[in-house]
Amino acid sequence: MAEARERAAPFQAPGDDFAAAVLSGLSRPHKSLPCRFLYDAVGSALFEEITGLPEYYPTRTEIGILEAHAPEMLQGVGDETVLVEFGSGSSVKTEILLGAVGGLGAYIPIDISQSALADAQARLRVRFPKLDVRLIAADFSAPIALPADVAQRRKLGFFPGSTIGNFPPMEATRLLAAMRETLSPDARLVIGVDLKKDPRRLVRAYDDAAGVTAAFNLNLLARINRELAGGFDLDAFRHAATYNPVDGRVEMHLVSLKDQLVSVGEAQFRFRAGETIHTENAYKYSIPQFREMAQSAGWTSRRVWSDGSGLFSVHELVAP
Ligand code: AVJ
Repeated sequence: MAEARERAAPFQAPGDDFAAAVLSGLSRPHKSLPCRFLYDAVGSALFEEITGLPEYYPTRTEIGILEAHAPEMLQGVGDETVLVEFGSGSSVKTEILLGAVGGLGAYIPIDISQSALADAQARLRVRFPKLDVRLIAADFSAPIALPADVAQRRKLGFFPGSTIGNFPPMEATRLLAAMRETLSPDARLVIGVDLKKDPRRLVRAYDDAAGVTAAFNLNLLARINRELAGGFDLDAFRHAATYNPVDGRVEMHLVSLKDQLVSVGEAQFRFRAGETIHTENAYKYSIPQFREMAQSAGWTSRRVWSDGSGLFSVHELVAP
């Protein structure tokens, strides 16, 4: 199954200010940049490549779980039900659900990228010509008002890819609560969550032998050079992925290989040898941990599916 054209950071507000974020992120005592800026056109293409790497198990494992259990996940879904996807991107994983469903009232993909939505709609029209597709170009991190004619219908939410893991637990909880509101009344959400496991396995998934994830991370510096007249020497930084067991997250960093001064437009930033820019977090949850977080956002995890090796989980959350 093609894993192409998956999108990872749909929570970028339109007009999001890259320049301001870079200047403030590099001025901190612990330098950091928001991970959403990793996904420009080059970064999105590299992320697509990551999803097919041997070390990067999440995408193919989640697809396997969806293919094995779609009929159970879709129990109770019928002509009246509306499928709402958060950060739908190309809707590749959605096709697995759509292929297994008998009837569906409408499919509502929500994504910040108008072009990703248009592409998905064009592709879905070929395979599912009778499906009512309603595009919503929006940031899904706040509750979204659905079209009036579907607002009172039964809804099934879909949030795959463990994108929830990009958010620190407090923000993730707020996001889950916002989704519950968007899907109310009688909300239900099928959500993909990457599982805690051997840290070596986790780190390998974010530091592959072919160096694709390194290129993905370093592209952030190239993007600063391209868009903000930056002077980063890409050979003077290296990619690093580590597992932080206290916070239960994989961290990606860019490590300065020497003492150096780097200009970004008019500004200058000093790096000491070994100093890092923190670029992404990917939080990992055990099944009970995620259950608890969902609970504090007003959800109940009713069922959970996993693969035979316990790498990845898909929860069904319900709210009365
Ligand atoms: C798309 C955020 C789920 O955290 O696994 C993959 C992003 N970064 N390799 C992840 C990512 C580096 C991915 N998410």
